[in-house]
Amino acid sequence: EEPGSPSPLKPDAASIASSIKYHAEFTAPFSPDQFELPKAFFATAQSVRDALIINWNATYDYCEKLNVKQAYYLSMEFLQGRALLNAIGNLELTGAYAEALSKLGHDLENVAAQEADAALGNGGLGRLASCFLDSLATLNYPAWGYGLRYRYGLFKQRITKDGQEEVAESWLEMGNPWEVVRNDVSYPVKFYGKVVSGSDGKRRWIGGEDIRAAAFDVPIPGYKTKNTINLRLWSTKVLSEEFDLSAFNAGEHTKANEALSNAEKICYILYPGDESIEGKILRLKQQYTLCSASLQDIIARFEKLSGKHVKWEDFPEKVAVQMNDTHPTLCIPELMRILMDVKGLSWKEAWNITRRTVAYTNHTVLPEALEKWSLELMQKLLPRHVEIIEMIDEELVGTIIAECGTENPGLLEKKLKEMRILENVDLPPAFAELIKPEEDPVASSEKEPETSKELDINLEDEPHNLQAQENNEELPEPEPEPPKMVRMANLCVVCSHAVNGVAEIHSEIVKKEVFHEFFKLWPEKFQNKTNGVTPRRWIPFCNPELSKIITRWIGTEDWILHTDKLAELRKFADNEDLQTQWRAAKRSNKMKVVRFLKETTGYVVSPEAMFDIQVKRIHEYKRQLLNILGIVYRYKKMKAMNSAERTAKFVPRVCIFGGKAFATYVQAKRIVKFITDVAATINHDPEIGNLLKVIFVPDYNVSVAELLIPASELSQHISTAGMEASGTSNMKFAMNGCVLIGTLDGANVEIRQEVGEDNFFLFGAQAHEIAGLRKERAEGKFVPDPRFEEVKAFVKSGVFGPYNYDELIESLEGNEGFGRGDYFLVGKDFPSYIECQEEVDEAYRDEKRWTRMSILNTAGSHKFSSDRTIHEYARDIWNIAPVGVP
Ligand code: DL6
Repeated sequence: EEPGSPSPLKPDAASIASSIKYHAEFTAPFSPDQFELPKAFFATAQSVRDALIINWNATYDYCEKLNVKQAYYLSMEFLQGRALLNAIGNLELTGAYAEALSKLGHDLENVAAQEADAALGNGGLGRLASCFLDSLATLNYPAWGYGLRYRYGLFKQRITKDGQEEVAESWLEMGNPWEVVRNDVSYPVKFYGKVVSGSDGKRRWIGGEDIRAAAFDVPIPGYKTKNTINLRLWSTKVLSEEFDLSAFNAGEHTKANEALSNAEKICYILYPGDESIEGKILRLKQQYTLCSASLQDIIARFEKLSGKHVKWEDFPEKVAVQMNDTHPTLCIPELMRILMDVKGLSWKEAWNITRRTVAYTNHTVLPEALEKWSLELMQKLLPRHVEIIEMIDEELVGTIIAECGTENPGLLEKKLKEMRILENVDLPPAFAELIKPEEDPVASSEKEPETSKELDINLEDEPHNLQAQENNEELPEPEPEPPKMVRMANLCVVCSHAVNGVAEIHSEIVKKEVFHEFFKLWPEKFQNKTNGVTPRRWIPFCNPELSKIITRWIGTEDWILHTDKLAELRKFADNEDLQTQWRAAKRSNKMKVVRFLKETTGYVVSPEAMFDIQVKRIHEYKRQLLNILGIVYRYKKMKAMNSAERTAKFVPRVCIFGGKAFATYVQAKRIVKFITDVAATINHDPEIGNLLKVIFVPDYNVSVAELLIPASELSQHISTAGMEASGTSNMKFAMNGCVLIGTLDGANVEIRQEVGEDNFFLFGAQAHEIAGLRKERAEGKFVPDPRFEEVKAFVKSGVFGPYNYDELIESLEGNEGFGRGDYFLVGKDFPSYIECQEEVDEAYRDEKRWTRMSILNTAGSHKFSSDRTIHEYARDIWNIAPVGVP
């Protein structure tokens, strides 16, 4: 069945109202004598869930009946946001629910606002996973999402006088009406222990710590389709016999519960701090829990559907596993382990199956974000997996040597260094002989290598050391051995049949830089899959006013599924009626934000001003610092003018920031503090008034994005070129008729192509220039623009309060060194940025031109639907076909 055929049986408002009343009475966990908003939300959600469960079960049964190939999306993050409006929107029941609630004395919008954001993610990668689930369901693809059910979502951000403060976000406190606990679905997950050889010669992993991963299922409805897929989230626990009753009775209460508390803490929070060894262990346990439980579940389904004769070689014909970045990499050795140690397959068979099953998406080129794990730690926690990884590494070494030959040892060494999965680990003995470095005959006759290695003494220093010992001096500390590490990205590339980047420019960088040697070896593996976002949540559900206008002018609401139809708006871009309606919708969305800002920050802003927004994780490469320094420059110029000059020169702006800094990322937190200090100074300056306001919106999340994006007029995507893999908020802004200012980075490149160069404000250095510019800077050849120097001096002068910003400003100075040397090239791009901002002002003054640009952004955004992206994954990587549930 085609996606988009409406479901014939739809409940009316009266039956919905009685379902809500039923749930208010029987299932909502609240006192019987009230029907306040929290209870109204819960009962409403329960009634929607009933509808979803019918479709969900039908989808499950249908896919099992057909026994089709399914895609399994494994991700440590799902940034779902709120579910109520999305679910009733997808079921096309928004009107009926609004009416039902109003009969019961409530307003749908207020009821929906009761829901806590499900923030089981950090940023782009997690939100992408959620958009993908929506598209998979909408397009009738047979698929599952697998993740972890963290008890605390991404922290709640408070802005205090000291900057960002993190507070635990207990999103489950009021209960989660969407999830269904499956008491019959849980799997054992093991840590530690040891590996032994059985009498059959097979390796067995025994002993250790046993926990259980229990399934909590969340229905994901598609839009205008019966298909409703499953997001299965694992929660960790232990079997009841692990509770030490005698210890408890002896008064050792904590000890009695130790096993349970150790198991439960695995799912406490996303990305626990990993500075400590305990933190590292916890993170690795999380990753393994996700991989092990999900694979056991997938394999159990495969076996069940295979019947009596399980043909393991058919596993990749039924299962496609997508690893969302490297966090689920342990899928690889876990699948190998289960196939070999539990199902009795040979290494070769297990390897073939694994390689045909798994695929990897890379989401970052930042070297510090490419995950590495200590080999020692992994060996302790997952000894059998390390054996398997070592074997894969050994086979890889063989392949590299076979490809490269041994004639050029320097080249071979370079390749091995770059490509091996194990870092700082000696070559396997079989190969060490083959590529021994040529020995210097003189030195070799003088050295006694074995002894020197054992004593860890450099022979050249020996006379001095002996002397030092005689003189009772302290011996120099021996150089520490570099740590042995497992490079997860390399493991992914070696074992996956497909590796993809998330925007064209990023995929090129992946091929030419990050994994260049692998690309030369296996060019056929590498692909691009430009990201997308679900148009449902990001246009009609968050911006109904604009959507009505789009539908009116295109003549159908089919564009919600077939976004290419948005391109039809192009022909009306100059139409005065459309322009007037377009501006009215924007204005009304801006008014909502005016109210929201007043409530959340106390600041009153003018809806007449341009709404200029940068919302994303706070990171130096995303360059919120460039934005705020641009604002400081503008403020300084304003202060040097009289009122008439100021008003003539500058367009009034409300500059809005939002985003969270990772709790231990000091520089990012300084940036937050700086923005709030600049805001406090400017917003209280009576000379400036409504000409410039700066607001830091606290606790930016999916729901806040749904409010801000429809109201935006200019949005900033200004990363150092080559550093943002794609970006996805840029797509959401463009869809909502916002004009972008940005660098040629990530998906900006493609957005600019689609919306037209005239409708995108471009500035800054390009990706291919960055290395050269950094080198130039390191050589002391960079000449800073006087306007940049002026701004830095202004900040240092203390205009923005007593906080010491020296370290922040110093990061932009000097030539190189840790935290210095302007690694992100803020100073280099500053002049072109502020000049570009002047062009923005000029364009905004011309209302018709600006509205045209805005319309053309929406019209040109059609490529960035996650429906397009998912079709591409389904066709090029997963090889799955839609199955519409009849
Ligand atoms: O692909 C989704 C998203 C991209 O749009 C962003 O550009 C990128 O920064 C983000 N990456 C992460 C980092 N994850 N890791 N590792 O969230 O992915």
